[in-house]
Amino acid sequence: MITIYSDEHRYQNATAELIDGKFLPPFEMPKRAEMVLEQVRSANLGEVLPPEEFGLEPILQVHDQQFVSFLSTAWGEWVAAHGDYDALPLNWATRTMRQDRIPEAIDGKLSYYSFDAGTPITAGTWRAIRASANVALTGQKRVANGEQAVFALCRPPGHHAGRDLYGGYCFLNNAAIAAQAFRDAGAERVAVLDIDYHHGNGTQSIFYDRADIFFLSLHAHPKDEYPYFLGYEDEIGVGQGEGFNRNYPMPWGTDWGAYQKALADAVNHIGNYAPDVVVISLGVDTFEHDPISKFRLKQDDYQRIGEAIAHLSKPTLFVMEGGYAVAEIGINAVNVLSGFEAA
Ligand code: OKP
Ligand code: ZN
Repeated sequence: MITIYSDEHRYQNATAELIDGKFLPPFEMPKRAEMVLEQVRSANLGEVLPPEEFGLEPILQVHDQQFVSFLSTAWGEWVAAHGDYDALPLNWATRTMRQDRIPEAIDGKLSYYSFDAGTPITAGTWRAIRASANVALTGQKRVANGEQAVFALCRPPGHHAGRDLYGGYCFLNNAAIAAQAFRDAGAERVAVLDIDYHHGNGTQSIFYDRADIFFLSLHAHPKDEYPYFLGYEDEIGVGQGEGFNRNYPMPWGTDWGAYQKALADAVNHIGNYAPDVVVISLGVDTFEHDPISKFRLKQDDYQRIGEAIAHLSKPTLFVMEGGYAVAEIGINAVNVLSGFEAA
């Protein structure tokens, strides 16, 4: 299997991350992607190729123009206002406040366009997120041109990012951008299966009213876990999209026994949908030793996940999302891919 990778992810390298009331060294760090690349190489998964440049057009098929423009200028505006340190929002327009005015001050814009305070914008964020989207789009193009499966080694991740919303370490929704690009290249139906530990609220929200892109997500129950405000089972889509959104929220402590049942059900629904192509939001933060998550999947379980996905026999684009057990992130991610190839 070909892997698409760019070094430019390294430009997203925050000083600290606000998590659980503390400023800690970021869990979402450059080493993550480097460890995955190292395992791709040592497992001889296949060629590693750099991304092509696709410009903003495919990004703007999914994201709001003003939001993208905000991402491109936020760092400069922040430095002018505050100086050279990472940009974070401090408050949000929740119940009783107005959401129909976009502030002019950079602090207000960070608040308007974000949903958490754990996603720093840094000097290199814009460069890193464009590279990450190009990695996904290059993988998409390869699959559209006949490759059976490609691994887009994206970093930063994307599945929490909405049309005009960033958070959860995500700015541009790489999987959504790729899924839309498949549609624009002529695919009639695309299935996006999100196996990251956290609900893919961004991807769900982008495609919620559409039947042409079926979103399914296996994740920790939002009553217990981040992002808390989306990912329940009764979110089934709206309008034309009704029936084309499926959530599998699961309790903390979920192990392979329960996980495999949810996965089998999701795969079965994808099979019935008969998509032209499948996009996998590949998070491996379901791992038993993940430092910020509470599922209990083991290294070998990731091979079984890959096999289950392979049984669909569809052209498949794997898009890297989360996974914070840095020592094992490469093994777990590549196990999914080698399981897929062995099936
Ligand atoms: C991004 B992805 C835990 C707080 C979590 C953000 C997590 C973002 C995960 N107490 N903070 O889905 O892997
Ligand atoms: Zn996650």
